[in-house]
Amino acid sequence: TILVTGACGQIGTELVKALRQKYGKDSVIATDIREVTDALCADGPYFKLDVLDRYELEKLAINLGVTHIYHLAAVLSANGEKNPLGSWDLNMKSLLNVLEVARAENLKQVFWPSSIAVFGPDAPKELCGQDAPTLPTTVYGISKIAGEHWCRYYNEQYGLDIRSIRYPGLISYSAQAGGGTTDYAVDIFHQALKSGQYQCFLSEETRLPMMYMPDAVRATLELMDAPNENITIRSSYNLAGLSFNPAELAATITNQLPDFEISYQPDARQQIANSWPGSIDDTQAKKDWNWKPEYDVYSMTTDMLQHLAVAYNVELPLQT
Ligand code: VAH
Repeated sequence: TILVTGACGQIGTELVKALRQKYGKDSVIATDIREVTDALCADGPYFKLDVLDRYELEKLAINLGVTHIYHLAAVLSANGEKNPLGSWDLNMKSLLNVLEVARAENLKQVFWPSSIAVFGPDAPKELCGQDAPTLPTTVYGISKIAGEHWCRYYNEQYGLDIRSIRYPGLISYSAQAGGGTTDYAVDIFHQALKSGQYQCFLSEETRLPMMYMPDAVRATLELMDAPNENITIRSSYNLAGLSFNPAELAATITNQLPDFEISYQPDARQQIANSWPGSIDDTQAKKDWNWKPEYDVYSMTTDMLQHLAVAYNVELPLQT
């Protein structure tokens, strides 16, 4: 049985669906801090769970015969800066609770998302490598690099099969943006369809590593399915999808929505974005578990607009 924390979040919403498709609805228990939610619980077991409550987590794991935990609950970069110590507590104490329960209950596998936010201004801007310097400038990045060391520690000390991916900025149509710096690339699609314009909080040339959610979900399942002996990285794998700046994304949207207009009003999130690399080298993921992305900025934009146009009742011009 698989338990997912943060199941209502940007990754959780999609990952629960994919895990339920793969393992059966009743084998995947969705949990999140909020009360009973809409889709997730309608489609399978859902429990309200505060991941900071180690006792509740352990009780749930024992009572439901949990063998795998996907620990997705966390505060993202921009929101994290508004409450540094609270974000540190949530991101770190929850991970340690999960690692301790996994060790005590001898769970088969744990997945935990890290982020390209572990890199700082001194890391290479292009093709930032697996072993590039990790001097993060945000609380979120600090909590992610610290978490990576704890994951490696629980693997080395207790043999826990924990696996992790340094996700780029993730883009999906199902969950609204959740306080991340890369979430302009989610908002822009909603605004383009709702009002035909978007005021971007990053400057037009801010190039960041991104990934479309279907690629991110597939990468997660492929990593977790890889033979244990192939896994050479027990901190967290660099993973690359596609890189673009707001101007390139806006141009791709304008191809399909000719009247779309973007303006730029950089805010505090610009400093966070400036500290991150523009593209990632994921050679090790390709080598260890044969990773390859499938979406580029055009196919991602087409898919996003097609899914969201329905929600906003917008007629898209036919793609030539
Ligand atoms: C954020 N979406 O913006 C997350 C992600 C690389 C960015 O970690 O905080």
